[in-house]
Amino acid sequence: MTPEREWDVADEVEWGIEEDIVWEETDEDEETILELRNDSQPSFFVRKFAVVWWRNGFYKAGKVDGLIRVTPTRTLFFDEKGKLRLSINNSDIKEIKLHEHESDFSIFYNEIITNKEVYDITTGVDKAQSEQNHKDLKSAISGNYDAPLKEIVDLQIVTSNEGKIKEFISIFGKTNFNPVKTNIDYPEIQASSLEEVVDFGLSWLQGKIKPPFVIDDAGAFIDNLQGFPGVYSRYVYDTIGLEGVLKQMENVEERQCIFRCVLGLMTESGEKHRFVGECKGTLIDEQRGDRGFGYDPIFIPEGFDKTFAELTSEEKNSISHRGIAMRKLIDFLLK
Ligand code: ITT
Repeated sequence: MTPEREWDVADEVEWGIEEDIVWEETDEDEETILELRNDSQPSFFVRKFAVVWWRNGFYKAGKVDGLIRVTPTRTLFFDEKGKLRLSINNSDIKEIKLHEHESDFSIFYNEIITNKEVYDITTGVDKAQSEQNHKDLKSAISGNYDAPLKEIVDLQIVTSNEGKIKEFISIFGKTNFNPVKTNIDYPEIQASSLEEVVDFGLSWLQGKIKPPFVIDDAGAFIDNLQGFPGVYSRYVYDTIGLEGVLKQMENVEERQCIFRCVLGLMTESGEKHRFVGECKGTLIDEQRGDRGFGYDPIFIPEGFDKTFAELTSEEKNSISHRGIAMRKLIDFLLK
């Protein structure tokens, strides 16, 4: 009978206790095809990679922060100190499945089956991320990964807005770029477009922060108000708030609104690039939901019946102005 998994005690089991497990020699200089790192989420279990191995009906478990690296010949697991803990020959891997372990909350883990062992490795903080990581892991191990990832690179996101950072972390978690919040107050000039604000911001920050870095300027453009508040979205939000916006829109039937986001990237070589995303929708006449930030509680994206504030950050990212712009940025960075 399969024993119950005692995730709670996994931390107490020491690495390397099981003598039969041989840490194989590996060439760490091999080209990296894929790197999956632990995610800085608040939850105790899911923020860590769990590596569990099963044998003859019992298991040993170690649960540490770490990094999975897939090379053309090996799948490697490094602990948080960079020590190699697990090395699996890709050619020994018979199957990789994704399972859901249900407890108080779900944990998704990749079951990597070889002739000798079965390894269970969690890699995601939620269903969507775990599924994506599983897909990436599988294709990397089978050699079908066409976008090789290199070492993890910190990408500074210059913003004061915590809501934006959460969205960056949620989407960049699957890449080798690690978004780091950098709070430097750069002047947002009074311009007529987000693009101008971003161009000015990038130039102003050049030489003050080490590239690569990204700035994000966004706003809500309401059709009936000729695109207001647009570039003034922050000011309007900070002064009259959503209550005030809803008041402006009282008895207005035309409620279409477009969210726009312009991301500005300064590359290490000093090049500037812009990535734009838009999301159409309507403003409702009340506030709904407590996720997200800013205008999210009053905006329903096209094709949905929930406000941005009622969606998870993954759901919002999948359709939002920022999600679209971030994916363009990621495509660019990976090239
Ligand atoms: P930084 O400039 O420091 O990044 P900010 O809050 O000033 O932060 P923006 O100027 O880009 O950001 O955005 C103006 C406002 O537009 C912002 O404060 C929100 O109220 C609103 N906004 C931007 N993106 C939004 C989004 O995805 N959902 C809801 N409101 C958003």
